[in-house]
Order: sequence, then C-alpha cells, then structure tokens
Amino acid sequence: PAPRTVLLTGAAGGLGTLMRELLPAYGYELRLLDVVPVEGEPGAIAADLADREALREAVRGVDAIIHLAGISLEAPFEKILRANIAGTYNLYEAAREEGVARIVFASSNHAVGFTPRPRAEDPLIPVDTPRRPDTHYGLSKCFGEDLAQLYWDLHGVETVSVRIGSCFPRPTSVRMLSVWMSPADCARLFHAALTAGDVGHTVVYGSSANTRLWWDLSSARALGYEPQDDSERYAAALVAEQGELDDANPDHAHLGGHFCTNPPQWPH
Ligand code: NAI
Ligand code: 15L
Repeated sequence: PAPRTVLLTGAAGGLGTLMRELLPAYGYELRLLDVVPVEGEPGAIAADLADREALREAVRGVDAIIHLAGISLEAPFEKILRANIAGTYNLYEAAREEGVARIVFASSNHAVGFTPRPRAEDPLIPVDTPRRPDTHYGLSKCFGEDLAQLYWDLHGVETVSVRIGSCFPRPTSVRMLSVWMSPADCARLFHAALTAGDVGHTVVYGSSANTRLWWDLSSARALGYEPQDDSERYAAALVAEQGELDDANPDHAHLGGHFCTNPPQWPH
C-alpha cells in the first residue's frame, strides 16, 4: 500500500519548508521533526538526531521517512560526524527497530562533487560513477548512501538516495542551470521515491529536466519521476549577469562547483 504518514526530518530548513507546502497535495500526512522550532507548526517534534529515544518515538507508526535533517554545507569533521554520520545512523536504527519500510535520503551532488563537469558532447554522468566527495559534507553523504545499502541488504529497510543538485525556488548561478531542481519537481521526485515498487536501495540524481543537465536521470525516471521544469528559462538573465562557465575557472571545473575550491561553511 502507498505510504500515508511520513516523517519529515529537517522540516524547519529551506527544503523542509518547501516540502511542507507541496507534499500534502499528494495525500501525505506529515509528521515534522527538527532540532529548531518549525515556524507555524507548534506540533512539530523538537529533537536532535543525537537523541535516539526521541527518534524512536518520532518514527513509531509512520509508513516512511524523508530524511532532510543535518548540516547542509561544509563544517569541521566533528560536527559533520555528529549530525550527518552518527545522526543518520541513529535514524536508520530507529527505523529498523520500529519497522519503517522506506526512507528517502537527501544525499547530494557533493558525494560525487570532484567528478569533472561534462563538457559539450561528453556523456551524462551515470549514477554509478565512482564517489568523489568534495568536502566532509560530501563524505557524509557517501556514508549515508552506504548505510542505506547496508540497511537494505542486512535489514530489508528500503531507501531511495536522492543526490540533490540545487533545490531552491529559482536558480541563482550559471552552474545551477545544470543542477537545479525546482521545488515542484522535488515534490514529484519524492512522491515517486515513496510510491515506486521494490526500490531496494536505489540511487538517483535529483534535478529538473534541464537543457544543460550534467547527469543521467534514468534511475529517477525508472521510479516514475517525470520532471516538468527546465532551468533554461532563467538562462539568458543569468548568463548576461555572470557569463558562461569558464574552462579556466577552477570553480567551474567539477560537478561540485565552488565546494571543490572554497566550500560555503555551516554558520552554526
Ligand atoms: P537546511 O540547512 O536549510 O536545513 C537542514 C535542517 O536540518 C535545519 O532546519 C536544521 O535545523 C536541521 N538539523 C541540522 N542538524 C540537526 C540535528 N542534529 N538534528 C535535527 N535537525 C537538525 O538545508 P536544506 O537546503 O533544507 O537541505 C535539506 C537536506 O537536503 C540536507 O540534508 C542537505 O544536505 C540536502 N541537500 C539539499 C540541497 C539543496 O539544494 N537544498 C542539495 C543537496 C542536498
Ligand atoms: C548542497 O548539497 C547544499 O546543501 C545546498 O545548499 C546547495 O549548495 C547545493 O548542494 C549545490 O550544490 O548547489
């Protein structure tokens, strides 16, 4: 049966806020969790991913989990270890103990961030390209994908790991023209990931059907995902402002962009 009750971790964050708005239209009842208060949602669970008891209670009775909580930029290893590595482990343990069937894991393009950016005529980057994390942050997403594989093989907990490109209301850089996922397409992809049959552990890239796409969306499409958006309608304005990607600019050399050279730091 299709999942109805879904725990959304990281509900206070940028993506969590967008998904809180968009996912209920698909018929989901969302249970919200974040370490900080979720604006306008007094019923949200305030819990840290370090708190195993709280996680166990939070996942009890849900059909599935969308796991967005964690540090979403670069940070000292100790912080990444606590929030993203141990925190994701704690969530998977809670899911296993409580019999939750499926998790949608917010992985990131930064798990493969040091992959060279494909140039014109190069093939799209396949989903089984070797991991090349660009940061401690990207490394934690590699861990999450491997954890998901282990929990499928060993415990039968299913996961779709979504290597999200850039999911924001609109693209704000020329790089983002290649990796952007519109919020509406993200909701479509999460819905496909929650409802497709027999996913085991499936890794997909998460983006819209961008004209300038760098990676292969076929594993996402195989889940039933049909992206409706294309960043190209923002291209003229962004290129006029920033110029085309430059082969001589190290910030433009890899999928991970500036994360490979000067990664943005988690402010907290
Ligand atoms: P965000 O930084 O806006 O939101 C993350 C949320 O997680 C925050 O509300 C924060 O309070 C919460 N959080 C952090 N540590 C926690 C802990 N120890 N316990 C409980 N909650 C904790 O990030 P955003 O953009 O919403 O991203 C959501 C997820 O998607 C993240 O896992 C991120 O790595 C991933 N992602 C997002 C992309 C994007 O374009 N927005 C791209 C690739 C991956
Ligand atoms: C990510 O993984 C970050 O969480 C997000 O804030 C963006 O920076 C995105 O990657 C990106 O690559 O643009």
